Amino acid sequence: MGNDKKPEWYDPDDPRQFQSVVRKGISPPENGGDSRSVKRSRFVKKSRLDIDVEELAGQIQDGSRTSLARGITLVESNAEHHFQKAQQLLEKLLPKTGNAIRIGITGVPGAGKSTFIEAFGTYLCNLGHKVAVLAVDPTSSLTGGSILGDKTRMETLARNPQAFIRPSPSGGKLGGVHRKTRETMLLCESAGFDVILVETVGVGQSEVIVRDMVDFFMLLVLTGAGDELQGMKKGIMELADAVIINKADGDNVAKADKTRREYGRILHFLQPATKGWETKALTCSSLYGTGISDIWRLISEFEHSTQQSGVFAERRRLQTKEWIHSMIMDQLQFSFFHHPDVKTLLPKAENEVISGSRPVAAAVDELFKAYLGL
Ligand SMILES: Nc1nc2c(ncn2[C@@H]2O[C@H](COP(=O)(O)OP(=O)(O)OP(=O)(O)O)[C@@H](O)[C@H]2O)c(=O)[nH]1
Ligand SMILES: [Mg+2]
Repeated sequence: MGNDKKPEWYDPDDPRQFQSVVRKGISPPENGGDSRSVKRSRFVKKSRLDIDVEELAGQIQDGSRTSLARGITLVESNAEHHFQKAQQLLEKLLPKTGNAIRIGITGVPGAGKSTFIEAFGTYLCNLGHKVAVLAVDPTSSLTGGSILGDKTRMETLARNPQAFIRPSPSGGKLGGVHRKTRETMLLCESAGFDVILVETVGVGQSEVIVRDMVDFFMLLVLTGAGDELQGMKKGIMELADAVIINKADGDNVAKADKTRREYGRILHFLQPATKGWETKALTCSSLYGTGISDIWRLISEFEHSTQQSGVFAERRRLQTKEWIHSMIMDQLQFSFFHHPDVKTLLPKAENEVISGSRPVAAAVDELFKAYLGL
C-alpha cells in the first residue's frame, strides 16, 4: 500500500472491512511554511475524532442534514470506538424514533424501483411529508454499493429539501448491513422523516431482511408476467402486502391490467403477509405518475387498519425482538471465528474431519471448549 494512509475509522483487528485508503496529500513544509495551514489541518483532525454526542443528537433533532449524515457515518463505521459513540447517540435519540411509516420496496433489476421511488417520494414530499430513502444492497460488500446509478436515477428527489437519500452501507462485523440500516432508519426518524422507504433488489435473502424491518412491504413487478408468475417464488409473494405492476403506460396499459387480475387471483390463495390484511395488486406508471396516489391511499388504509387491530404494534415488537436475536448471532459468530485459539485449532480440526480421522461433533466440541476457555 506504499505511502497510503488508512482512514481513521480503520479497524486493525479486521482487515476484511477495509475498502478504501486515504492517499497521502501534500505535507506542509517542516520549517518556515505557512503556519495557518498546519493549524487548520490539526483542527480538522481533532474535530473529526472528538464527536460530541450530545451536541450531534441535538443537531440531528433540529433537522440538520449534515449532522444526520455524520450520525449515519458513525453508525456505518466499522471501528470499535465509533460503534460505542453511535450507540450513545442512538440512546439519546431513541425517544424521538418510531413515528414514521416504514415501507420496503423490492423487485427484480429493471422493474423500476428507482423510478418508482423518484415518483412516489416526490409525490409524498408534495403532500408535505419528509421522506428518507435507504437501500439494502446484497452486493454492496463486494462492489461498494450502486450509489451513483441510483442517485442519478432519483435526481429530482435527491434535490428535494424534504427528501434524504442514503445509499447502502457495506457489511462488516457488529451486525453488518442489517444493524446499520435499522439504526440509520432510527436516526432519520429522530430527524423528523415520517416516511422511510427501504429499497432492495429482489435477490434472495435481502427481501427477508427488509421485510423484518418495515411495516409495509411491496413487490414491484412487470407486465406480461405470465411466465414470471409461474417462475416467481411463492415465498416472495407471501412477504408482500401489495404487488405493484409497474410500467402501466402506453401500449402496456391493457396488459398491465390483465397481469393485475392474474396476480389478484393467485394472491387470493396465498398466505397473507400481514394478519387481517389481504394483499392487493395495483398498477402504476412510475414514469407518468399514474396510480401513485392509489398506492399511498392503500398504504394509509393498511396503516389505519393494522393500527386498529394491534397488528402494527405487534409486528414492531416482534421485529425488535428478532433484531436482538440476530445481533447476538452476529456477535457470537464474529467472536467465535476471531478467537485466537479457535483460529489456531480450526484448520487442523477441519483436516482431521475431512480425512475421516475425527467425528465432526468431537472437533466442534474441542473448538468450543477452546473458545470458552474450558
Ligand atoms: N415505460 C415505463 N418505463 C419505466 C417505468 N418505470 C421505470 N421505467 C424504465 O425502466 C428502466 C429500469 O428502471 P429503474 O428504475 O432503473 O429500475 P430498477 O428496478 O431500479 O433497476 P435496478 O436498479 O437495476 O435494480 C428504466 O429505463 C426506466 O426508465 C414506467 O413506469 N414506465
Ligand atoms: Mg435501481
